[in-house]
Amino acid sequence: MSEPGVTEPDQQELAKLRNGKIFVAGHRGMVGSALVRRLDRAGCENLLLRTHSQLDLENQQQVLDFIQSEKPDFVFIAAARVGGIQANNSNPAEFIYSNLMIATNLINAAWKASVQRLLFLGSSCIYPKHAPQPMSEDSLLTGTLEPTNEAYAIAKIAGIKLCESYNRQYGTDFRSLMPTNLYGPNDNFDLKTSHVLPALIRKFHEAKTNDSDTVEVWGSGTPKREFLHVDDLADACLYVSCLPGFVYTENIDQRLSHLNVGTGQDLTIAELAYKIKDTVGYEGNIRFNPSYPDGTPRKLLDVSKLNGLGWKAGIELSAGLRSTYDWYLQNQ
Ligand code: GFB
Repeated sequence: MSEPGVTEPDQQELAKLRNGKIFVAGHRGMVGSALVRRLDRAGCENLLLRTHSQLDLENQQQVLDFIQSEKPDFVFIAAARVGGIQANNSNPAEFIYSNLMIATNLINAAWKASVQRLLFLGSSCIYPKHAPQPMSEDSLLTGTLEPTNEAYAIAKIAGIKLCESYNRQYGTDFRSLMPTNLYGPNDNFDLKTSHVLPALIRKFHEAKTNDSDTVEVWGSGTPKREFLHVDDLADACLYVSCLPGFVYTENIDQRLSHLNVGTGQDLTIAELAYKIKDTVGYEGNIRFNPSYPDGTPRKLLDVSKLNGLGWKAGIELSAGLRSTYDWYLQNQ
């Protein structure tokens, strides 16, 4: 695989981005902070950033006033209420409400303020629970969703459809990118609300430090997941926002609704657990606890479309785990 950033974005489009005013919604989160690092590296100097206390993205009027007064040229929607399987399963109301509000407020305000281009980020859980693997973009809305994250998935599907609808009716250029499971610096390491990868880094690290003889891994260990480093995602965001003609091809059937982004490789949760155990250097045992839900049996993205457009992930899982563990050690 190539290094991230080796696939250069379209230079003419990149120049537009460099000269424009860019609003990154959610810049303090794992995805938003990676995006800010990537945009900085690309020479984008005019970044518009607001903390939650400065701007409540769930508040329609605040978002409208902000976008209309600042008039950004580009908007990246990296803000979302996210969490692992337990957080999603226990708080469906918050997950659907917050994510619908964030997407609706920003997309509508972006249209009203004539934002040139917008990038909306979703998730691989938009696809049906039993979608054929790897899951292509065409699998959207072909079957029943995984119940543990249905609420979140519906909000993300609504985001794609909002972008598509504004594009169709008003000729906007709102793009959607669907990443697989993400990890990296600034991830959430809270054991109750986090995703599996940061949870296991913390569990193995604490077990090593406390000399515990067993680490508990939720579920059966058999579900398969694909993991993309957030720096790769940020690189893909830049690449996709610089793709000429994402929305505007003459042939309406060839217009892209959304694009998958992932590595194209997955592994079982058990395999992931053993890899993290090795990375951390823990020598005790692993116990799987099947009283926790497994969630979707498998969600591997078909990334051939984005690969065909010239972008590939560059960070191998082993290297990504190592650097994320180092980050955890420095920032826990
Ligand atoms: O990462 P995760 O929470 O989310 O869980 P999903 C993935 C798998 O890891 C599940 C297992 O089978 C979990 O049971 N697992 C094992 C653990 N040990 C742990 C642990 O200590 N913590 C956690 N969290 N899981 C989420 C969705 O699904 O993925 C969201 O709920 C979103 O909507 C996100 O799509 C990317 O991959 O199952």
